[in-house]
Amino acid sequence: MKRSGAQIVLDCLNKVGVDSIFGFPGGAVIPLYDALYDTGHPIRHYRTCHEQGAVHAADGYARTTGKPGVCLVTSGPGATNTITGIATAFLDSVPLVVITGQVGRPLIGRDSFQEVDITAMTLTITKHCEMIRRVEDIEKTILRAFAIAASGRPGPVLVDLPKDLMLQETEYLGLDLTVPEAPVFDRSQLEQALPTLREARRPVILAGGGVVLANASEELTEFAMAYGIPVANTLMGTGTFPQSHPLALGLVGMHGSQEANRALSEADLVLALGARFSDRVIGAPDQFCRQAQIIQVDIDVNELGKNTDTHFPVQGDLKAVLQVLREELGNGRQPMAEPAPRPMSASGEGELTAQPLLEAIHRAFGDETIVATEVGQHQMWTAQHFGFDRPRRFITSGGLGTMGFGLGAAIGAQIGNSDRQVLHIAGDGSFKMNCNELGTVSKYRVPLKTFVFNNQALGMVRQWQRLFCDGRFSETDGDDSVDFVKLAQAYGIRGYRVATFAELEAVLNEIRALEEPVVVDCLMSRDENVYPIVPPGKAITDMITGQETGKGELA
Ligand SMILES: Cc1ncc(C[n+]2csc(CCOP(=O)(O)OP(=O)(O)O)c2C)c(N)n1
Ligand SMILES: [Mg+2]
Repeated sequence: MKRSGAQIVLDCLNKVGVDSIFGFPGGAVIPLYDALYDTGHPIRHYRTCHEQGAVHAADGYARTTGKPGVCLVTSGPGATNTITGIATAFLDSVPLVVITGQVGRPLIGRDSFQEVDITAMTLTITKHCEMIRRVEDIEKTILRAFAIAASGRPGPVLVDLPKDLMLQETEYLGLDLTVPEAPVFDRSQLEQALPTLREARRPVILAGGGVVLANASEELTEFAMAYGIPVANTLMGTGTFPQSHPLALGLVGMHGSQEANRALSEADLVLALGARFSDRVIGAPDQFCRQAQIIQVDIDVNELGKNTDTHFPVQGDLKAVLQVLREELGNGRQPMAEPAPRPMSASGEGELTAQPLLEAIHRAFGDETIVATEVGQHQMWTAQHFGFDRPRRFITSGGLGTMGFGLGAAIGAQIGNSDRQVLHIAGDGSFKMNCNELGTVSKYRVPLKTFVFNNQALGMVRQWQRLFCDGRFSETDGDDSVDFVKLAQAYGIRGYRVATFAELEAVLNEIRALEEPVVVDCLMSRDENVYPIVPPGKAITDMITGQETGKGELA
């Protein structure tokens, strides 16, 4: 059957089961949007307000559903606007397929209107990128993009499609998508590590984002519980092991819990699962885990030993590796002293503070809630205190730390999970970066709930200035120039403002069951700090806990 290039792109998306795409039209993709208009494909296109929002939405969709997110944009500025979103997905290993329109082939290389070399620009932030050069190649290239994005260690793939190819016709073959299976892992690598694991007296599991990507959270939980090993998690590993379980040590690294950082430092064995030992996790590299033998398991061989010396590198799919560990080690360990569960804060009174605020939000919306954050103090507080017991519930930009990520991500997450409530927990500074996407929320009546943790500051940077620059608050202080309630209302969205826990409870009661979007502006002190914090360059046991002055604050 002869089809236009544009129709073939949509045929392929349909074939691989895409139900939602996020994008923004323009000259170079008019044929694609034209095909979208009348194909009768069940694919739903969501038009965001900015291409960055579209990529973040595709990303939030992918992180929460496990399926590749799809993004469609025009050439030139449309393409360059995707770059931050692509880099965000790349550093967190999120499967995306980004289709960019390109100027027609005769115009390429002439500084034509809206021409940029987007494959060159994204070469280092994609798992794969290519420009299609013949109409006959469209079908296999689009299918291959999905295979590459989703297989092995996932990541974003960019396909650049010149406009003239969208208009040409060729035979649509109806090829099938074949996603390569995870490579069978070499059991002998793991077997070498088993005696050390069996003999370890103070073993700790370090669970990273790879556990989420491998859908291996259940296997991890079963193994850790049966064998009695405590589990620390990286930011990206949040929720892979239930945070409420007594064996959960919590977050590790710069804002890690005292329990997690101490346990790792004192461990004689660390079993690292899908974790890349980023600088935010290890602190001073020469002081990290000095007593421990390290077993590192990752599907990506390039991660093994990259950032820290690994005694036992194991390349493999975590699900399969954990199954073998469970078989080999069974319930073999003597039960170890269980770490005490971390105390919940007393329910809050008076002015809003982070931990009780997060606990109140959790109580109101329940365990099934998905939370997307921005970047800053509110992000770390959410990781520490929301209490995630499942994977794919905490959606955050870990690797790139992209302020402006959260709202788009929340939109994509809510569209991909209509049966769940999605919350967007934002800092005031981050929210202002991409709050234009309230237009998307409003247009599609996406029923997500935004809570702005409004400390009227670029709080995280301000905290560093307070602790490490003698309180010289350069360009981070007080900014109440935007009224977020009115901003919401301008977009046709209900807005609330709360300053106390009593006001918060009343608003939570009102909005809990609302099937529509809401923005809640939560006024907070700009002086609350995230604790613990490990000063840059220090060992992860050199934590400032906030207890130093007895008031949870440093003077
Ligand atoms: C795009 C981008 N620019 C700058 C930064 C540096 N940065 C990290 S956290 C932060 C402050 C964020 O402020 P806000 O969103 O209000 O969150 P808070 O820390 O106050 O909770 C900044 C500026 C960043 N992470 N991303
Ligand atoms: Mg702030």
